[in-house]
Amino acid sequence: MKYYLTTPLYYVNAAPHIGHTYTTMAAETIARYKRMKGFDAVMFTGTDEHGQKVERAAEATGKSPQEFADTISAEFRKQWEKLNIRVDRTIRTTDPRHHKVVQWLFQRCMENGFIHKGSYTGQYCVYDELYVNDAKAGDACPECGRITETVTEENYFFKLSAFTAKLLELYESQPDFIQPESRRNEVISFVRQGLHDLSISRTTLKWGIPLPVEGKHVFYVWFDALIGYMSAVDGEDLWPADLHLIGKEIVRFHAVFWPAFLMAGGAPLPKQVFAHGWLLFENDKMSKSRGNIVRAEPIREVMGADALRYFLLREIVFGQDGSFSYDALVGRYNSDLANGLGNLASRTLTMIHQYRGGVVPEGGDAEIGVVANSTIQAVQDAFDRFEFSKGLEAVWGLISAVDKFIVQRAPWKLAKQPGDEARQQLDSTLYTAAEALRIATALLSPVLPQSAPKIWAQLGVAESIESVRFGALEWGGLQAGQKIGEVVGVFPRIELKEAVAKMRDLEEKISAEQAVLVGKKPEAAPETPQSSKIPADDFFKIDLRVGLVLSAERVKGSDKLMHMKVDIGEPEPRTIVAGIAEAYTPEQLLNRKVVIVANLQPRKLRGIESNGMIVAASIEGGKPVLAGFHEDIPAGARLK
Ligand code: ME8
Repeated sequence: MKYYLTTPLYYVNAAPHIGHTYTTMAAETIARYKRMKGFDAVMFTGTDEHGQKVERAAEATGKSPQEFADTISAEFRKQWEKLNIRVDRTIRTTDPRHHKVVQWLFQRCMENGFIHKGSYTGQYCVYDELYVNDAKAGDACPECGRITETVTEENYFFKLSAFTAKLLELYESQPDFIQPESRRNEVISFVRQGLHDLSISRTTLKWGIPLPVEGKHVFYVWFDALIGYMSAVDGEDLWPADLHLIGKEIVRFHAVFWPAFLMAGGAPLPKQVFAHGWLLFENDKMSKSRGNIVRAEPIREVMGADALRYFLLREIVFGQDGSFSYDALVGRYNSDLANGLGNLASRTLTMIHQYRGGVVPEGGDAEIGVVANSTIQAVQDAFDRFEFSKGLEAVWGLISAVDKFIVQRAPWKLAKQPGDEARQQLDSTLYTAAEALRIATALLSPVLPQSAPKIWAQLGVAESIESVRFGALEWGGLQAGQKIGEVVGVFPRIELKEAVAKMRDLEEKISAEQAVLVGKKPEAAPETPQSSKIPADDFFKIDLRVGLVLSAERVKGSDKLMHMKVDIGEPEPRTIVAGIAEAYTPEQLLNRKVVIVANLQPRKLRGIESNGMIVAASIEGGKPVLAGFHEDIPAGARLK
């Protein structure tokens, strides 16, 4: 039976970090677990490459959106490979085979009467050419702090309002559709308030899939991206998905919009949406804009990918928020992997070499057998509900029971005692330890895909670890007489301070490299202008100058941007790009005296580096009006 599961399609506006790794590792662990349960599990991850976020990130690097998306999506693919994450299906939303499916679903929705034309009103920053979702009239642009404008444009709308009752019925009849329960309740109360129709096209955006009906409209990113789950398996017998695994901030898109789009198009619905919590770093949500990001790469280099996967799934209750810290990571590694599993493996295998010439003896302790069998059940009960932490705790319950058992039996003493009874007791002790190790290793293989096969090989089991199925996993399966392999430590102890310092150093290095890749350094979020007073010194830091416009031309492909050369009393004129092209013609600007902010960091707009800002007044709904002078004043004079 198939089991098709997905991660979100990640935005390519920045390189991957451990937030993305968290979801992707969890999903791939589920795929491995489901295979052990006998399913043909197919794991999907992909990239969301359209929209203004990506367009703007590309602009900052001077690359075309396509080139930029190529670079970053390759980073994601490389990352999964390095972390032993096997991806079975993928899609990039820029792939033509995806476009076809998006247009197909749109057509179906249209034929079924769920698409209409209407006017969309939202907040827009003219200077940054940015839609500010969720902003109200009068709110500032998060990028530049200028007041956004209310814009109205003709859009295609999806008739989401027609699905309120149908969605509530879905949540009612399939209580598992949204998990965990807290997220389900949240979605239900949101939908109960009634749904509004949703604008699914934009005319101001260029970087997107064109609507099949009208070329100048492109699809709004969510209508585009969600369909990636289907287009990745187009023509196969895998849809509907059995599970969409996502972070909690995008639950509404997956549990409300997505099933409505599919119902409207007459396509089957996914079986389940599971939203996990946020991974916090230094008590804050990791995010590109806050700049408090941790990447998987330094952790992989210093501790190995399995250590990260184990930590994330053991430390955090899946579904709830949880904190990442380097110290906790190394701490867990040393206590659970080095001292727990690693130690059980090396002492057991070493003793079999030492006392029994590397051959598994006969025997087995019935009590430990009961613990092992109930652990096999407990892991399934937990993993079936994605309670990874609970399942892993159960495995460590078995490991510590065996540790205790070994200490009680003291095989090192038995080995020195003469007689049959001592010999049999030693045989049985060694078999018990090795069989418990075999079972623990098999149970852990979805979480330790790199290390579990190594322990397995040292145990000398003939069957490959990938072919282990829960139906056949039970106490007593280890063959007496089996020859074990050479003992090699799998989880060497790690020195905390040294490892943390190494990971922090690498993080800094990689973060600098990636800043180059995405064309910027992490910046603090700009402060929104408020009425709070500032010291005069702060004002004097701003270098305001009189500028004379020497040339002006519209920026190709943009309605809003004007490209100017402005004399501000320096040997070379400044290049300035400003969002004033709808308010002024190039002729009106030529030879005009304006006010320029001269000491701003340069920024790229449409590939042109702007070295200053032109001062203009604007009111809600109006066009910008340039500041100027009534009396004559030379270019370069300072305003104070
Ligand atoms: O939202 N903690 O893409 P995205 C936990 N393109 N998970 C995190 C995380 C964190 N701090 N940061 C990121 C998008 N994630 C859309 C999705 S799907 C049709 C379109 C994970 O690149 C988590 O899975 O912003 C979250 O939902 C996802 O990355 C957001 O990725």
